[in-house]
Amino acid sequence: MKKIVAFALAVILILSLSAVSFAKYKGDINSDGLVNSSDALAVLKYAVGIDKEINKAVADMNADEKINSSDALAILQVSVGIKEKEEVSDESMSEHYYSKIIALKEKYPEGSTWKTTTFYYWKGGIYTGGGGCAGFAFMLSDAAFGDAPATKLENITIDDVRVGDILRINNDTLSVVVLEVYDDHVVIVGCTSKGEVHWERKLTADNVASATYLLTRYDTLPDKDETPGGNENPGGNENPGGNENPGGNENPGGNENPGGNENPGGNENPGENENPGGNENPGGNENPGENDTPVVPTTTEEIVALYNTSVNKVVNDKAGYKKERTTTVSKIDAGAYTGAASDIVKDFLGEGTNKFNNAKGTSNCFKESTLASTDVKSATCELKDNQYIITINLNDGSSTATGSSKTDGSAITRCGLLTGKTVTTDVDYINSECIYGSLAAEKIKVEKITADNSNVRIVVVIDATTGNMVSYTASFDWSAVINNLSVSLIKVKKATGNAYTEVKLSDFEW
Ligand SMILES: [Ca+2]
Ligand SMILES: [Ca+2]
Repeated sequence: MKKIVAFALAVILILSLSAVSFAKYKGDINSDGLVNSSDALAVLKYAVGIDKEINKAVADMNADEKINSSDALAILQVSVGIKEKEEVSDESMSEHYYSKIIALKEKYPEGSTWKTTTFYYWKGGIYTGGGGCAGFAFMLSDAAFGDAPATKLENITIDDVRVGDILRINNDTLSVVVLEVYDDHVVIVGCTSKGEVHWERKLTADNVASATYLLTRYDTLPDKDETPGGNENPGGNENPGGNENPGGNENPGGNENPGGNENPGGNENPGENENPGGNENPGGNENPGENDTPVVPTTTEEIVALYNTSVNKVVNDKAGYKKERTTTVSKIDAGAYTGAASDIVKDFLGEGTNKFNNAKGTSNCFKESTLASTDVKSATCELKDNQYIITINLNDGSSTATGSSKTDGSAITRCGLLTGKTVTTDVDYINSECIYGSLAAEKIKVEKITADNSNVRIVVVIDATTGNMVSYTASFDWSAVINNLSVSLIKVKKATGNAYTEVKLSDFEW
């Protein structure tokens, strides 16, 4: 036995178990669709404590609730054809999905905060992803189901709900994930619109029935009891509450007249209920099953979340790109010194076009965005040729700098554009502190600098499938007022400058 285990470990160390999708057959530990010696070795690895995690529903071949060499042997027997391959039921997978989700309680404990400004890209299809509570639910769902495709069901009852499903509740405003299912209630996890995480809250059967929709990633659609509670539709009426063909129009779930009633009166409910009533896809969800149509964010919060996520992807993935910044100085007024100072000031404010090349694998020309919806005057997002085009107008902002204090509460400081303590070539947004620092470095004394920015407009194009940024343009007007500037014998009571800056990122490499 020892030899077998050693051999198993040697082989396993070479193998990388990369498959994410879930198994369909008992014994298929690595979810590659085959039941063979690799799976037997994976069981042994778990049995001797090298692997800490295994899908017990798949691994426990003899259903004795232990995972050991007997299971490994049973897998080998299937592998050589002595035993039949056996499918794993979705229901028996529940425990596995539960363990995957509950494992995240350590990372996101009760009362902790999920960053609602992050747009989470979901692997289930139907929806590209979401910000806020939807993003949190999508993240949990992926943790359990990997990249399994989702199906959307409407008009659901508690009987349709399984562990790991996403429920959209509270009048289509809140997404939660199901942890446990009982006859009269379910236990859920989710976060509030402010991102506060709550585990193990209850939802009654009525709450579930009023859900806008359910997103499930099980292989099969929910089983319907044929006549739950024995109701036989005595009144002979039309299949109340029942067949609206939830989930699209192919009669998912096998046409058992969902709702369970048998309609002995012989009326309505034609034998094969393909979408009775002819209602096309009531929820408007396009074609669940082949569902890759990106959903366009509509609320400011969602659009800002998508913006932040795309900027942060550029920074964190260290994408390559070209940056071009053009600044036009429109007005300089330094009293009697205007003429003499003009060229120096223009140079100092970075007039002209500066080109940069941020090589792939580096991150020099952009920083993470922490924009909030309160930073935004208006935000729109449209989908064109599978690209999101986001246009955001930021609130005007102002910054001040004196010898003892430097403040800048401008929205533009949070959008990803670079600023700094001195004016350097890569700085895109020059604020008071920046100017102050640069003047100080030149031994020029000033009492106070005030700088304002306005008409801040950002247009970002994002690949809707990958989330990769395609192009980025930011433009803004800015002005600076310098009070009581002095250098050697020259004293200027007030100097002002106005400028317009445009920053463009293009030619992304991922
Ligand atoms: Ca396998
Ligand atoms: Ca066993």
